[in-house]
Amino acid sequence: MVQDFGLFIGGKWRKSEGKRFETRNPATGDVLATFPNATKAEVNEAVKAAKAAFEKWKKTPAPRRGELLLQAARIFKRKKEDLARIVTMEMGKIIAEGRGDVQEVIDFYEYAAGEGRRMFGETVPSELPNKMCLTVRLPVGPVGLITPWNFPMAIPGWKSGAALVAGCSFVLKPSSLTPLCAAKFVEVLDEAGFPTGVVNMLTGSGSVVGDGIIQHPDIRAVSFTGGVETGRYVYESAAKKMIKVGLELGGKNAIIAMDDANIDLLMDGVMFGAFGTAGQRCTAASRLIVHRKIYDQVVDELVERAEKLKVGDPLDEKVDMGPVASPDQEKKTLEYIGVGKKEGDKLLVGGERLKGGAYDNGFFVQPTAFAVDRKARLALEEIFGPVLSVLKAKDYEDAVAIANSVKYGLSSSIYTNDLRWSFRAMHDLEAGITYVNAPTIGAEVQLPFGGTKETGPTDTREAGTTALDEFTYWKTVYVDYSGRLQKAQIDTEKLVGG
Ligand code: TXE
Repeated sequence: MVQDFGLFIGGKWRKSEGKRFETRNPATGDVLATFPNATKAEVNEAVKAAKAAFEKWKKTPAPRRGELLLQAARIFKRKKEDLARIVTMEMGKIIAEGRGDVQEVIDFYEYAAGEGRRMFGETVPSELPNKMCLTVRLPVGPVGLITPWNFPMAIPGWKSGAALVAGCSFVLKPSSLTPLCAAKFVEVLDEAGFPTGVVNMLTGSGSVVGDGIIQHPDIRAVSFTGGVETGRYVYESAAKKMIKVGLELGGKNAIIAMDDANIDLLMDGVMFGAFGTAGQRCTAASRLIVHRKIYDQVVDELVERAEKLKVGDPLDEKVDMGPVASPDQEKKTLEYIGVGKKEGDKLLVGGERLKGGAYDNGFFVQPTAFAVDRKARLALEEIFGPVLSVLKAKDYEDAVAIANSVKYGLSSSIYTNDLRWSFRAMHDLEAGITYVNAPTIGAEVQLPFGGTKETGPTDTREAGTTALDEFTYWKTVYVDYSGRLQKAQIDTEKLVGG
């Protein structure tokens, strides 16, 4: 039965005045649920609820906040299989990856829960006697979390886990392609027992709901993952309000294959990196830069392996790649395939929409690879679909120059058994993440995640010890227990030498 959801505001599911929209399974076309397009007034109500809750939540001791995160992690664990199936049905990634999406939430909530007992500040010596100086982290206030469809549980998990343990309440606005995942996510937080109004979720358009959250005067930080152009707008809006903003805006990530690479290992990584989640990961390997000495061998292997990939129902455990997530994603992917064909790139494998039988109900595109020139559009632009661009490099320097020639800088990888290349690549590749002998995907929650260049500003990082920076500010505290007025920089001269 198709369930009609409302908005989650102030601890309750509520009806909305807004027009409803459907969320569909991209493999079958089936309607899964309906959701409202929240109105401006409802945005205001959600922020009001978040603001009222913030006043209490920020005073809840951080270890207690952490306990609630741990409780939520336990519930996510219990419901993992059901939630994974919803991820797969709504977004289209294969079921093993659906499970991975939910596992990432569990991992991050457990990690963030521990942060509730750390959240270290510093004690710093004073230049005056009987005076102590320290720093403490304080939550910025109610925050907005705006999320895409490609990791419909994991990304809300990363953002909310950090916000919650930091002491922020939030309003989540998920992509309109995956509201059901967000609703199921919020149901878990509700069951875990977060106080009323700490967790709020609004569905609807980016222009009314997303923008409405960012522009609201009581929203004190925004964490956004999505496309570059939307991200640029979010950045400008946040700058005008002088609020914190975390942005993660995609990539054109490269795997470099040096001539001494273990080819089997490389090809395993290339297939996972390029075609996992049908290429719709911000960290997807969308370029393969191959040393000229092994180029022909790698291309032959790539074609052979790509032809063997089984594309189909993502709930089927034997399927390697599901559909792309939406008609727009299919259109964009096929358009890029058209660009490759028109601009004279050499089609190596794939290149068509899959047709006939069950394929006609969904958005299935063949795993595709082109041999491209370094100036080709397919070598430079983010496609966000199962399309790999293969480039030939003369040597290490040339490979790095190609890798760095794009406007993005999220993830990167090098396959080599030579320590010199791997350590040089660590420094030379312009990217927030470098993998050695592993594909460009596979981030772990206990490490910082983010990029450079147009992937987003380098001052914030999700996950890892840096996750709290998005949602907290530093307060510096001076405690003078001398019982008299002491003047920094003025009285200090007298103190030199005792
Ligand atoms: O992204 P959008 P879309 C890239 C990828 C993809 C393209 C478009 O190339 O093909 O972006 O995807 C909300 N103010 N990535 O259309 O529009 C929107 O409702 C505030 C890479 O899904 O950027 C959604 O919740 N919010 C990426 C979120 O922003 C606004 C993952 C992302 O939507 C808004 C996804 C506005 N004016 C797409 N307009 C990655 N980094 O992994 C929209 N939104």
